[in-house]
Amino acid sequence: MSSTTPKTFHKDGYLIIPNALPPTTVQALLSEAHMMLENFSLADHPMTKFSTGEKSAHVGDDYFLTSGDKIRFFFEEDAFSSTGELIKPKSRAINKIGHYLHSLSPPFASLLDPALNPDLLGAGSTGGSVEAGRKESHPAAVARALGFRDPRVLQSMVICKQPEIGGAVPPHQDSTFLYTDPPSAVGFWYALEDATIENGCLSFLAGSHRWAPVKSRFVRDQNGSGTTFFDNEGARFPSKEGYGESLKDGDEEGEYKMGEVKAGSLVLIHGNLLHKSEKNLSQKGRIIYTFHVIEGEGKVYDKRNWLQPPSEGFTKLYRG
Ligand SMILES: O=C(O)CCC(=O)C(=O)O
Repeated sequence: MSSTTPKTFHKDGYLIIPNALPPTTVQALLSEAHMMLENFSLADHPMTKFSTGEKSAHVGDDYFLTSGDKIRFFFEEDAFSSTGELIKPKSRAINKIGHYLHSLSPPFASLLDPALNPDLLGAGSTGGSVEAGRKESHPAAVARALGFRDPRVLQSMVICKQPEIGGAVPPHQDSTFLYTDPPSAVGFWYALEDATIENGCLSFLAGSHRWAPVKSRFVRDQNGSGTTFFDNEGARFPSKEGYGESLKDGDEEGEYKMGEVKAGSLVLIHGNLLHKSEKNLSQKGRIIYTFHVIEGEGKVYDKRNWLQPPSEGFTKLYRG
């Protein structure tokens, strides 16, 4: 991450960093994802599907709600026939794996810990520009460049976007789901395979993070089990200069910029930025790894959020 890139992130609300992961790390993470997809058990699985429709049904069963400190498997909606039979092999039927990979899976955990992933730091390299760039792309270095004081990692996921049935993700802002007052979430999204228009790459409403308020919150339902959306009564923008509805220079139906990226790229996504991805109808899957970071200092993580901290607290990104 060069000294100019935080500026681009603050202007557009997202930033693509090519070659953030060396091919060896991409391969290690991809192998771990495939191993998990092949080996999870269907026998005791509640067959929970994953849907992200903002106003429509959303996952809310116990399997989902207690997944913050576990590794769990959520199906593509279209992996089932009209009579509820699985119509794909299980490894081709999962939409996402979540939400504590960054702690429980050694390859994914090593991404956060420089000591465990010398490759990521370009150790042993001759200091070429790609390696030097990678060092700057380490999650902790990126968080520092973005101004985080005590970044905490939460909600890590492998998202598969399976061939033929990979579900669309409608326009949303990540701070709807991981709300702090004021908002502070940033998504770290790593392509483990090439993401293209055909297989459902991300797209972004550039600049919308500066004028699009976090209007809605995704929370645990206080009147029973499950989850619900409700109107945000707290701060709707980060408490920095340069944010607010008065800056509106676009609309929510505006033109989204496609984010086609190669495997190994890191995409940073501001928590207020409207972004989405389309359905994957192609024959090629699109496996990615993402986790989110919130500011642990001076921001209140809301107790009603769907995801609550594990007993040890959210994972610190700055170590030692
Ligand atoms: O990977 C995708 O298709 C969507 C991911 C996303 O929007 C997110 O993690 O906020």
